[in-house]
Amino acid sequence: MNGIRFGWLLALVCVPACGADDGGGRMGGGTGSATGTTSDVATTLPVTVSATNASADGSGTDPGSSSDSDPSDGGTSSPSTNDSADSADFGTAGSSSGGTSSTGDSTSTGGGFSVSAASPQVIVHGGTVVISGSGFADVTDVTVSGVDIGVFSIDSDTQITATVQDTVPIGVDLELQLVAPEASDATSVTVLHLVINEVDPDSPNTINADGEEFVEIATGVDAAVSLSGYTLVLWSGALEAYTAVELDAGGAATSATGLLVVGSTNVVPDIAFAGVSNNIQNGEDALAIYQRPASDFAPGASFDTIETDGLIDAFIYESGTDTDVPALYPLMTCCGLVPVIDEGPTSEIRETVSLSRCSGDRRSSDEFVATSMTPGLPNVCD
Ligand SMILES: [Ca+2]
Ligand SMILES: [Ca+2]
Ligand SMILES: [Ca+2]
Ligand SMILES: [Ca+2]
Repeated sequence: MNGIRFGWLLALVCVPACGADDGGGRMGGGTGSATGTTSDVATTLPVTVSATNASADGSGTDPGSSSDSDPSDGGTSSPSTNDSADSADFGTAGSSSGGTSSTGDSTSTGGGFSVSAASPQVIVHGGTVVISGSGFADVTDVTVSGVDIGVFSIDSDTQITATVQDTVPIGVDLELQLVAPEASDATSVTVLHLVINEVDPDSPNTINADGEEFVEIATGVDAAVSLSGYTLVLWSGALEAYTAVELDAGGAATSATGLLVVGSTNVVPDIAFAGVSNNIQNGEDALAIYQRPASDFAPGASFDTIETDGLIDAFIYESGTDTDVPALYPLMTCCGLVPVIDEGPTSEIRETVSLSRCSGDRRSSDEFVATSMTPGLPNVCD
């Protein structure tokens, strides 16, 4: 026994923090609490084809359980180093002459200090960003829209790597600023709260067997954004990454409401699974989003332990009374309890619902509920 079940919708599995003896629940450290930035809880997750997903009817378990682009700063000092760096124009009004500028928040001064770019430009809570430029040795702060980005390291005079904590504001084309004792400069980033928002593992069999499965991913930002560099991985309970989908496959981007659907062609997804049927195992299995390439999760590759490097979000689910899989629990973080969400006790019930996120926390599934299927649309949480 791995824990305590409360009804059929939610199984709470005790982890070491509360004295469980299953050896599971090794929390992955995590980055602390999310800040509820996902005001739109209606995103979906992408799904990929699984050669091993044979349970179409939900019968139960699956087999394995810059150039000088900123004319406004033309007056800044050290033109040879500052002006060539800005990758975005934040409207920093005319800079001052001499050592410092006082009229903008992304001005730079002397010493060859400048920011040239952030990679990726689309960053996410829990992810990392590499900032390039020059004169970084004395950088004291890295902020986005004035809020500390999180832990950062000065890799060299020309590179800084930072993690993105959940308190960083989300939005499109925000100002990422580096501050040094006598200088500051900035570039543009888009910040997302990237989460698995909805999944339908056991779908109706009306068109094809389990032929309407989908995963909906949400960004929390109402704008079409490319999720290049981020990958959806479908994990079986046997720790096989049976499908990995790059979230910009085929040039896909999120909808204007910040949702992206990966699914069977029958649900008209943004990114289609390779097959029309049985793409998502019914449980106990997991979904995860990584800031890593899909090639890190080659189909058929097995893992001794679940991968948490580059992990952004995850969700563990089951159908009925699947065998618990503590090996999946490191995907989740927070609080000593790992909720494994049950889609329903019978296939008849499961085929009328999907599992929808009703809060914005990353790597926490306790706010998922079994409710109406809404691929590409806001989740129904009431
Ligand atoms: Ca089904
Ligand atoms: Ca399925
Ligand atoms: Ca379902
Ligand atoms: Ca939805």
